[in-house]
Amino acid sequence: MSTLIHPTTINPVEPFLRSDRMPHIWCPGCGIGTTVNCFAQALIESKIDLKSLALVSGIGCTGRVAGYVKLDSFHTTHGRAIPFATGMKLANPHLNVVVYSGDGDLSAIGGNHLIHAARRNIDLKVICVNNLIYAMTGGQTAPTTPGHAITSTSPYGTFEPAFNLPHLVEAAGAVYVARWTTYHVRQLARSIGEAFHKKGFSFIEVISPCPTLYQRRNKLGDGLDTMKYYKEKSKTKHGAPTAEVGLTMQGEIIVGKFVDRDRPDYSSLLKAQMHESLGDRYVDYDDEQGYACGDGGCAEDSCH
Ligand SMILES: Cc1ncc(C[n+]2csc(CCOP(=O)(O)OP(=O)(O)O)c2C)c(N)n1
Ligand code: SF4
Ligand SMILES: [Mg+2]
Repeated sequence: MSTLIHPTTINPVEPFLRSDRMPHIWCPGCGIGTTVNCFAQALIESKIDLKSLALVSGIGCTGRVAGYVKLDSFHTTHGRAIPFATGMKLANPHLNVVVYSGDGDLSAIGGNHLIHAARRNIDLKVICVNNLIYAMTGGQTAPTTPGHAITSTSPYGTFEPAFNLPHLVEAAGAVYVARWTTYHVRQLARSIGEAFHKKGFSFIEVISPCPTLYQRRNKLGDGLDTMKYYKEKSKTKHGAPTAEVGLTMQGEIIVGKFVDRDRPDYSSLLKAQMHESLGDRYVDYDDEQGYACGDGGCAEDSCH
């Protein structure tokens, strides 16, 4: 006797996805879809107002996330997700702005934007899917590629020192820094939920497999083999000094919440400076615009 799935049963994350865009482009065993599932879980659990949420991606396999989520989402140019998101946040401070992009997009071509957004403490939630290469363009060496890894541009092994992203963004000023792998689905969803409620520059790195280009070229097996590696070699160390969480090829992966601290964000500093300099002559931009409806702070009556 066959078991029938009740026709009204829907996947709980389906309301957050543009089903008409399926099937997606991601390869079997790719970790990016897993991160999207965690993101959707975080949306459900944190009960965040979706009308005040915007998601911005750059270009890359990870950048495609912007096209699949049923949110106000923006697929911008390569390396420019953070400046685009910064503009949105400054134009409408009531928005919860998420940047969702790849390690290459955020730390190579977009690396300068990353460190300056952290320094300024712009109130953005950055989810960086780190598959250790530029996947979309054929698996070239990225600033995150660990030593000795074979890539399309390092056929004899990578020798450049790699960025330790949690250390980089902590040093630049991020107030929330965490790292998980795609094996740590509950922890990742919880971290994303925490970042939604954190004021300031939050950065979550997700170590994720690219079986098609990174794992295959390095003879590391498929997506499932990578899950086993993440399970066996990950060690949770909340509060670990970020200088000590650098990655090596197939070595230990330190995961956890490394940084959770408070300092004034960019908009608060801007307002304080303007009040100090201009006194009563300064009118807050959002007061002036009459943001009041609560649905994303929109000034237009016709928005709902
Ligand atoms: C200005 C510009 N330079 C280069 C590219 C080519 N390009 C597209 S995606 C990409 C790298 C993507 O790597 P990553 O951000 O790590 O994303 P992944 O595909 O690994 O998820 C590059 C170099 C581009 N689209 N635009
Ligand atoms: S090329 Fe790699 S990162 Fe891109 S979809 Fe395929 S497995 Fe994922
Ligand atoms: Mg990448």
